[in-house]
Amino acid sequence: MDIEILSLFPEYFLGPFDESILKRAQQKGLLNIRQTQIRDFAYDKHRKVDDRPYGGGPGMVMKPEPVSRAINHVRREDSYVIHLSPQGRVLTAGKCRELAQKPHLILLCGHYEGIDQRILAKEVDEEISIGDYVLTNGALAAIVLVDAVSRFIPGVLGNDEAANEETFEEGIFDCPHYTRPEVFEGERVPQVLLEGNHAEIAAWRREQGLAKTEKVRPDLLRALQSYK
Ligand code: 4GY
Repeated sequence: MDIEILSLFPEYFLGPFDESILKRAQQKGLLNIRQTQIRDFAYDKHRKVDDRPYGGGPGMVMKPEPVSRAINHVRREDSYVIHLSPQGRVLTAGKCRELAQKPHLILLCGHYEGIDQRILAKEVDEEISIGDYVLTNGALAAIVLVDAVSRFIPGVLGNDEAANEETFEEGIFDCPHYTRPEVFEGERVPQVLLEGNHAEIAAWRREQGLAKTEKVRPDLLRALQSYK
């Protein structure tokens, strides 16, 4: 999968994509992430990318021309263009799985107050939010999306990692995890995990995940019921 990130701060992304699983995915050629600096497509003397909002108000708006040129510079026939914004539909595991099928994602990261609406209307296929809060810029959201989508690209996770895919795969939380020592500061590992009865362990884990979901995210269970 090819991912093209359009932003005003390409350096922002240097750390997260160059460690661990995403680094390995790129080395294996499963994932190809590239950065485009939107400012490179501002052709006026001062390379201006923002301007004051029509109608007044605080802050600046990203001008349409540089953003449009940047998108069209990287756009292919098979591109899917996403704008990261709190005004989008909230990202889910299902959406991540869907996006992992796309050959080419263009991730548009806004800054300041946002991007001129005419770009969003004309050039963007989908607006996606990573949650109901406002970040200082869209770059952080793009990092989250790339990471979460990558896990669904075949081969990105090793077998051991893929086995630990439980949360949200079945619409409920993952179970709690324990490793050695058996007793830590007086707290024992649950007995069932030590006994080696695999059916019982599976049942216990499911029950734990379900109980936690019921407690902190009952909305997930309701969604699951209406879905089934
Ligand atoms: N939440 N999910 C989010 C965000 C802030 C564009 C500058 C979010 O995805 N993006 O909070 N983005 C950006 C939006 C203008 C601020």
